Amino acid sequence: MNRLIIISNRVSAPTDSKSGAQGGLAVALAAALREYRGLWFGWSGETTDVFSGHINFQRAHGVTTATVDLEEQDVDEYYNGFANRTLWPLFHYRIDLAEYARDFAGGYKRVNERFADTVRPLIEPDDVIWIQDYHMFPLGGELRDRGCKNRIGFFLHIPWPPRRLLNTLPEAGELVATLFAYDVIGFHIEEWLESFCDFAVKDLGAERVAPDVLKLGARTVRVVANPIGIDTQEFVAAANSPPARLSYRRMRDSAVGRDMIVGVDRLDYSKGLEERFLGYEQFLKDHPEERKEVFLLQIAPPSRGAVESYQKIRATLEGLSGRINGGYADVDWVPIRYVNQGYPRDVLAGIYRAARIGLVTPLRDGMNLVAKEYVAAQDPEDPGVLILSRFAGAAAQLGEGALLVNPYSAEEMSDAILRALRMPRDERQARWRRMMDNVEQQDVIWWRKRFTDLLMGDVEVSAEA
Ligand code: ADQ
Repeated sequence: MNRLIIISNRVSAPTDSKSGAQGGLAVALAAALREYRGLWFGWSGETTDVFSGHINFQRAHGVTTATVDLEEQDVDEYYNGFANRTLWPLFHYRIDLAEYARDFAGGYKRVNERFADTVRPLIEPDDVIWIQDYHMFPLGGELRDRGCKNRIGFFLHIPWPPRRLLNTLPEAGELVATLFAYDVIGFHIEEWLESFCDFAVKDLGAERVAPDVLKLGARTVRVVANPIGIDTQEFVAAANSPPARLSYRRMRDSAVGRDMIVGVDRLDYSKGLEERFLGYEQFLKDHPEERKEVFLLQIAPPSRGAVESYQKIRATLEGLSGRINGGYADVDWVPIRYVNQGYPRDVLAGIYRAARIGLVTPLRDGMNLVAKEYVAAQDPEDPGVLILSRFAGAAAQLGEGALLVNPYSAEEMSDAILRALRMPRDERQARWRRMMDNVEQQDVIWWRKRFTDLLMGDVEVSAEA
């Protein structure tokens, strides 16, 4: 069997996934690495005075990790800069927040070269390499420049923006051209894949030789829509575990008969938290009779605190939740419980299960695993209702069971909340079953196997330049 080398910006040494607080991506990749020998390479999250390329190897829970420290300037320009102040907002359609600076682009290129120099000696001829996400678009090309002939795949965890938006990035053409170094490029859904092809064909002059094959010069790349899932079996088990039952009871007790609406998101402007609070406020305004019957629990651990737009969203949400609570609260009821901390997955599973409504309303999201976790955690006999943004990748899979909303419309959100609260049990069950079938069938094991099968497959899709 070929060894698998996974490369991503951050490497989180696996923990016991049942109780750990790891994000969906970390859990998915650790699961992939347990199946194959190989290693997971990336940034340690630490800084050093002078970049040395020293690799720190560790082994935990069946996974070998190899990490390097970066210089402060690297972190500023590559991670906080190009990745999170340029690409993240741009790829989430927020060109109003995207910052275009040559320092950022230069730092991004430098760090990708550093990663390539460091990881290249670890790569053996039969290894298959799988690079993750927008921090590392050019890494495949850098490895090719260093003589790497291995099969290399790339998976994008965030949306791909329409070409007219992407063209606002000065380096767009160069960046997309480097992607032709890969053999396979994966996106969550067809919409992101089609936007990529549109740019490649119209702006770079690539040829679409088959629906899933693009050719640019001598390079041919295969594209695939491969929606990521969750570790469904483990999550269902976690939802039935003693800590989950305890957190379920704790939530039900503290709800004192009221219906709970839950939101769980990293504190990020793409998640539409501000719009969600406004939609909920609209509901309180539209339906005075429902006011004390519900409350919204929003869990939002801070992320990327070094980036100004993240500090701003935090301040905005604190102001907004304060204003809504100030306007509507009574001595025995607070409309929004807003908490900024992370919880272990089993505790989270119990919270999801206790919630009558899962409110998942990103303005734009590559997939959104919280939506799937909410579904997986429900009691099949008495499931809650998922209200889902039509702009989340997950809507392509869960759209038949969820109540889809436009997250920019407070009125639509208000209507959906009322409909969910009044939905009879048989309709809730039927909708939940449709979603759960998808969450069970297209889980994270299905996702990783489908991608690695394609990447390791015998079909030759790449011609060397
Ligand atoms: P994220 O933007 O981080 O991921 P998401 O897919 O929702 O978004 O995953 C978040 C994960 O973090 C979930 O597993 C969730 O349980 C966990 N989490 C969030 N808040 C938490 C809390 N308070 N305590 C504990 N855990 C918490 C990116 C893309 C997504 C894509 C994933 C995977 O932005 O669109 O779905 O990668 O590809």
